[in-house]
Amino acid sequence: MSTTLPSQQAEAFSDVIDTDESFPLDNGHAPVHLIPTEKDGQLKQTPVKTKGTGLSAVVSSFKYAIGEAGLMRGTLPMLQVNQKDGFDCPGCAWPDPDGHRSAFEFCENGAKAIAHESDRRRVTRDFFERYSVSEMSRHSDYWLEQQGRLTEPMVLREGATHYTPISWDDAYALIADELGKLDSPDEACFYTSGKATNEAAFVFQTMVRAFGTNNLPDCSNMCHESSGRAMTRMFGNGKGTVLLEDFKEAELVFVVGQNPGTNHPRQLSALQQSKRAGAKIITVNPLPEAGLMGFMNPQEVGGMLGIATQLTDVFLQVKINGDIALFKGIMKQLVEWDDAEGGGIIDREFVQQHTVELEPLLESLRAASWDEIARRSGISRDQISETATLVREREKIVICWCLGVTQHLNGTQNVQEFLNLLLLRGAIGKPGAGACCVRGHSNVQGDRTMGVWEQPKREFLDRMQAAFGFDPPRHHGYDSQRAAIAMHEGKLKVFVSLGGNFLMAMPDTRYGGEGLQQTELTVRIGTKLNRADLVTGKQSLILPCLGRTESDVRIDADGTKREQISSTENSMGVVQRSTGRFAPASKDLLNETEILCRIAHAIVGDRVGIDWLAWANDYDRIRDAIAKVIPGFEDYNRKVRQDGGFYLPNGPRQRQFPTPQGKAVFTVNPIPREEVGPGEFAMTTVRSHDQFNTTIYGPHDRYRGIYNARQVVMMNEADMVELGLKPQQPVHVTSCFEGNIRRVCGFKVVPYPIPRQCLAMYYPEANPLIPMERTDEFSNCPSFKLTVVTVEAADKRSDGHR
Ligand SMILES: Nc1nc2c(c(=O)[nH]1)N[C@H]1C(S)=C(S)[C@@H](COP(=O)(O)OP(=O)(O)OC[C@H]3O[C@@H](n4cnc5c(=O)[nH]c(N)nc54)[C@H](O)[C@@H]3O)O[C@H]1N2
Ligand SMILES: Nc1nc2c(c(=O)[nH]1)N[C@H]1C(S)=C(S)[C@@H](COP(=O)(O)OP(=O)(O)OC[C@H]3O[C@@H](n4cnc5c(=O)[nH]c(N)nc54)[C@H](O)[C@@H]3O)O[C@H]1N2
Ligand SMILES: [Mo]
Repeated sequence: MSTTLPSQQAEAFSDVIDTDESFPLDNGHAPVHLIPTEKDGQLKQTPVKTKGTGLSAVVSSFKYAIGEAGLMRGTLPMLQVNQKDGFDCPGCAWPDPDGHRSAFEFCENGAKAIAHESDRRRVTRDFFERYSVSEMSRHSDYWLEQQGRLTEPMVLREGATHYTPISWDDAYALIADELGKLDSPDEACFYTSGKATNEAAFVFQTMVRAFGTNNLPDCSNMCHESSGRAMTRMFGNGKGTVLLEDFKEAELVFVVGQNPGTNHPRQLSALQQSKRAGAKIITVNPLPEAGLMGFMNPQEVGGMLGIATQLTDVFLQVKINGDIALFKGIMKQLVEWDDAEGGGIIDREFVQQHTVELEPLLESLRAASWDEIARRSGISRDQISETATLVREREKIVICWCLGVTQHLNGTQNVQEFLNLLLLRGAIGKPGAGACCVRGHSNVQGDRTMGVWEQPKREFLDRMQAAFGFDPPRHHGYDSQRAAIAMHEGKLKVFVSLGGNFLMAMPDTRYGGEGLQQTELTVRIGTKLNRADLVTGKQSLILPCLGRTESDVRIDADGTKREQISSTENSMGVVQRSTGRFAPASKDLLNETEILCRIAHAIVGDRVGIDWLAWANDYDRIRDAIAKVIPGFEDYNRKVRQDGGFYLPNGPRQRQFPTPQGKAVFTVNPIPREEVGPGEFAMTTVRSHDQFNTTIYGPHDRYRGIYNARQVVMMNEADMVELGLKPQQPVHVTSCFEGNIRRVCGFKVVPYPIPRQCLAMYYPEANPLIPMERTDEFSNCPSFKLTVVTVEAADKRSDGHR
């Protein structure tokens, strides 16, 4: 693997990418800017918070709702969130309690997501007449989304400077026409973001396979792909094994590579329950994240008044990508004790009955070097032993994890190392124990269950064939990273996105933009404008859809009103209905499920035995089809109407491991030997408190004490001194991978409690630095959490360019 060159050498390369130039791209329309020309506000830094949530979060949610949407549209929807007859929160995938639900079953995160959807502002045809694509692109993504909800289908014709209105039928015909011109169905690609409901996802993948390709990349490819790989390999099933109730019984909970205070606030209530029942909580993170350190539950009086529960008992401040070394250390300690004491620490009975391949793991642990473990993890031998003591004294162990571990070159192996620990202790398939893979988007897990996957299993395709009588393509398709490369190589002509923002979510923004511009047609189904609508193929369609909070009512021939329901699956395998309650943002919007059925009607028609228009008119028919194809969904229409939904079967939870060996499989995972040389840094990317992925709600990161700016580099104070950098000094950040230099400018450095030689920057602003080719060998997930970079003061640049 290649490493960086010192940044001075960067000048020797002609293709240095500089965000000073704002990456103008041109494909015959007019130049579009990949990086907005707008600048950040006045950066302000306050001390990092030691506790999160509480009244300030509730106030903050309501402030946001009022500001964004006006009180009525803002607060009423919030009271419907996650209620049994309301809609599934469009925020994250954390589950809802089974029994009693508080009237406020939402969090700041969900409140913002809902307010964002309930926005009163509208992007109408006048807006598109006023702003050319080129003009829009000078503004930030924040500005684009602030313009409000999309209201009618729009088209950007070849060579045109402005989007113009198009009817729905003409839009479908345009898609069918472009797809009809392809030499092979594999020249088209169909991306899914994890918000799509089960019904939409099922229609999408059925349409795509009936059309003839498995090119179904999704946001999961950049998110938890590594988790799915690891769990499938070791447990035979790619989903987490714990349920919410397990948190009440757990004795020890690890939270690894996760910032729940911002990204999964309701998880903090579960952790608080564990804590109150006597559990210890161990946090593994290079950053001391506020919500995890202390938590004020906004749903309780004490929390409202600002009384915090201390959540984290042990904070292990690992170096970026130090997790394998750390977990190896914990297991090595356990094995040393087990060897010395003649057993008793490894759960031999469980291991014997339910697992294979223990010996190679034990060998590798015995052989591992303590020195290397401490050096690579950044955690002392003493702290590792203390942690191992907590582990040996407890049997009910839950390990929660998110992107801090999955988005690494060794992301799959990171997860495998946790699973090894759970297996050694028999902490799987019993109450209060197991693997808690904390998913991101609210239905990202459901979309996979519905078959949105570029590598479908044979059995799944066989069932599709049996249900619909067409022969689905058998060769695998492109995942997100391979799709971006294929686009850049000119192999993809049509790119359709079901939601999301492929351009800004992927690594190497310039490369991604160049790829998109090579296509003939890009189509995006979405609720608000984003940059992916500006950096497009020769032609582009924006198809605006209803949000999940909005009602989808049909009026039958006899005048009766019929409410369509949809459904989603949360992070813990519970499938629930979701019913929109609020008036649509525009009369011309359609539900994305209906849009997809109508596209399918235009491109596939009656070539397969599906009446797409009947599906469009009644989602019960789609669910009947799902029931035929997907195990666990039998009798879907009845079960989805039960309050609280239904659980999907999960073998490993019952200690049934459907691997080829029929047992759980231990793995050996080497400590990554990535060298960060002198003067170089390991840079990770994180979300601020005011964003949902590529959607920026505001310029602040309250818990981290960073205000008014996102073009920020968080750096250890000692490193700043060494580089002679002052707080807020402007810097350039440069990465070099396989000879390609990538650089971003106009960033400011801030002192932050992060380990030496580690940096944190915000996603997506840092994405231009991340190489497309650097991915996990098993999951192909981009290495968003570690890019080797150099940092230099803006005024030190050798070419005088600032
Ligand atoms: N409000 C809000 N909620 C969201 C989202 C959002 O953008 N905003 N996004 C949703 C989505 S799609 C997802 S996938 C999830 C993401 O949820 P998270 O995974 O919590 O999101 P990130 O901000 O990427 O945070 C990564 C965490 O890992 C830590 N980390 C970085 N590198 C390492 C490392 O090498 N080792 C360890 N142990 N830790 C590391 C970071 O310090 C940070 O705390 O949240 C979902 N929920
Ligand atoms: N550097 C770096 N890059 C990352 C990550 C990281 O941690 N670091 N995280 C990665 C992860 S985990 C993920 S999941 C991806 C996210 O990648 P995506 O899922 O592609 O991106 P989002 O920002 O979630 O998509 C936002 C857009 O979705 C549309 N939208 C919102 N609601 C709806 C709806 O109900 N229906 C439809 N059809 N559209 C809607 C809106 O138009 C909005 O602009 O980014 C990845 N990229
Ligand atoms: Mo995600």
